[in-house]
Amino acid sequence: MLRIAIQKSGRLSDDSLKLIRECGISFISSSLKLKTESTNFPLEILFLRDDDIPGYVADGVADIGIVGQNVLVEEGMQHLTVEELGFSKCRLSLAVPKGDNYSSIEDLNGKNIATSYPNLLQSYLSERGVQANIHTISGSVEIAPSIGLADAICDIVSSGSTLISNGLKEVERVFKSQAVLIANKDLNAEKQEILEKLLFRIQSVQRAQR
Ligand code: PRT
Ligand code: ZN
Repeated sequence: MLRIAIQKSGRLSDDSLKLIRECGISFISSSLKLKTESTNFPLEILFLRDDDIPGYVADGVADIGIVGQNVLVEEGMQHLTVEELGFSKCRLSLAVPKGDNYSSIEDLNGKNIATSYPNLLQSYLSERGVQANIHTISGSVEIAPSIGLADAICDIVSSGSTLISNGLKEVERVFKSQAVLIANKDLNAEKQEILEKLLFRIQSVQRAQR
């Protein structure tokens, strides 16, 4: 039996469950249960917070998982990636108040930047020789400039409408993300074989959608 960790409820959940079902894997899910087993494939599904998925897979609590590259790379776990899944596409971007005169990344030298992705942001700034003060906050990042907490923010953007409604403009794209399948590095032969069967089905689903 292979154990997969997927997000319990959020932007990855529906497409993760849809992908498993499109692979012909049946299961009964209820919003109250944190664990379910497939009725026709040796797969057990765990429902977790997305932030916890890379750690659980690295530790072997789950064998495989589905998570956004933004979370995976922020946690330094990109080596676990086995397949890009093509959904939950988004980007991590820097944004400043729309009235600011922003001309280049150097304008951020010495500025306060609020983000939930300090590692991704730090490496982007360091590669460009920019020194800023990074303030790590766990949510509602977009309101930081308007309440005087920061000069700029670095957050996930997809349509861009959240930035606009908070009076911000996107000025730099820091990281491009999509959902990926990750796997523990030390799966036994039996689990490896189930993973290969699953990967084969995922790739067939993806080919059919192209
Ligand atoms: O509860 P849990 O910790 O599991 O979930 P979460 O709240 O941390 O994550 P969730 O469900 O919001 O997002 C899960 C993953 O979906 C992220 O890690 C990204 O990989 C991906 N994703 C795709 C997004 C978005 N699109 C997205 N738009 N994650 C967040 N957003 C947010 C963003 O933070 C911002 O507040 O949506 C807002 C911007 O959206 P637009 O369309 O207005 O630009
Ligand atoms: Zn999360």
